[in-house]
Amino acid sequence: MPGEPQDDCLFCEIVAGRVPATVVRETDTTVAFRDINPQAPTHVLVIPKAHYANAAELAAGAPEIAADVLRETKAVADEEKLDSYRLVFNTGSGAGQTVWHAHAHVLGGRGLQWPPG
Ligand code: IU
Repeated sequence: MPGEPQDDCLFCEIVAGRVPATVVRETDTTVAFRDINPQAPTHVLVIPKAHYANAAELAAGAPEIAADVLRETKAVADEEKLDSYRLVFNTGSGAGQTVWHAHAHVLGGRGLQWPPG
């Protein structure tokens, strides 16, 4: 059921506090924590507390929470004092998605090339 916690979802476990994470921000609807395999000096993931498999499902199923996620990416960038940063929502395995709970990567603190790999 979209929005309900999934037993086998790592990010739902982080939301529940059963798996540790370095949390940098939390709101009623979102959690932001440091990626365990950082690809830049700042690499924070912003996730909805509710389970949606990817950004597209989140936007369709809970657009108000999708907006909360976006607002939180800006709050993270401000806290990390990032002038420039990149938001990434890998969507689908072909794009590199490996965790099936919607998340925004906030990447910054170094120059970022375009196009991405
Ligand atoms: P992706 O867009 O689905 O590939 O991003 C998943 C991210 O989750 C990836 O950058 C991992 O390093 C990160 N991650 C994490 O922070 N903690 C974990 O326990 C696991 C993955 I598994």
